[in-house]
Amino acid sequence: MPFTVRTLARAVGLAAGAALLQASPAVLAQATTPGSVFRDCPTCPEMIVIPAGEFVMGSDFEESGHPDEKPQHTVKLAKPYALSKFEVTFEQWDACVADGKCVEASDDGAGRGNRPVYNVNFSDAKAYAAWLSAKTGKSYRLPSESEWEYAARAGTKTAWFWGPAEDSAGSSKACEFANTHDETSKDAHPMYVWSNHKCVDGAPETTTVGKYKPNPFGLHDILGNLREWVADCHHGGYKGAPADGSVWDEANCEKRIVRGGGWIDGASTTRAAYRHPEDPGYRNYQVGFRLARDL
Ligand SMILES: [Ca+2]
Ligand SMILES: [Ca+2]
Repeated sequence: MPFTVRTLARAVGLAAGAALLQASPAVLAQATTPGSVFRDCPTCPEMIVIPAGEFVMGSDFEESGHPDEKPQHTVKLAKPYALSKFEVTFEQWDACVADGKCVEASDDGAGRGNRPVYNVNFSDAKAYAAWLSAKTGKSYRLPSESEWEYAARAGTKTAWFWGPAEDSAGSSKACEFANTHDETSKDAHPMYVWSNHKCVDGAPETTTVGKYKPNPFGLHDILGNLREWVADCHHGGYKGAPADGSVWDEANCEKRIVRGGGWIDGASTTRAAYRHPEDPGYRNYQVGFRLARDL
């Protein structure tokens, strides 16, 4: 076929189209195989399929004295579900703001894009999930507290999925897997006098999502970076807690829960079992969220 101006134009157009496809994230079809990743729209969060299973929720007294992590109890999650592979980002949040369904969230001058969204309270996070559900026709929501802990543990029973707080040489693997209060943070914020992870992660505050290695379920920053809202109401312990992965709520809940610790948290508060009660209206530079989706 002779090479004409029209075929050249078509070739250029195709090349431009291909470049555009590479530049913007694609829709990825949902799969149900555990570990598979999908995305319902180009600006939607990447979701990863979490397997059904059971685990022991909470901590023993050897790990922690916090009474609200007791008693340890078995929770069975009968069906797989999906969880955001990363914390929801400013870029993803701003798509909801542009649609008029989410409040503007300040980055406090630190930058947006692929950084995790903060300055969002419990209701703000739920509004984002409602907007995403309406936009996609799928069921997005905050994870239940037990769904969150099951996913954070990812089959591990230790306080941190990466291993002990310190090895025999006195150092920690935390900085490979999580942005926490480490030596970098301690140097940058000498007023943070609580104990830090004994390693150097190079990040004194929040970082872009996905910078650290994932946990065994493929989730990034599930411990550290930002603390994450979950759907449950805070209770002082697990007596009477549901054992099926459902949300444990109250009609007039006074305290919600943020999980996983953040960049400001040291070893004792970045544990999978650690629960931090929080005012539902709290908007702050330490708290963000990730979403669950029913499959
Ligand atoms: Ca850090
Ligand atoms: Ca986090």
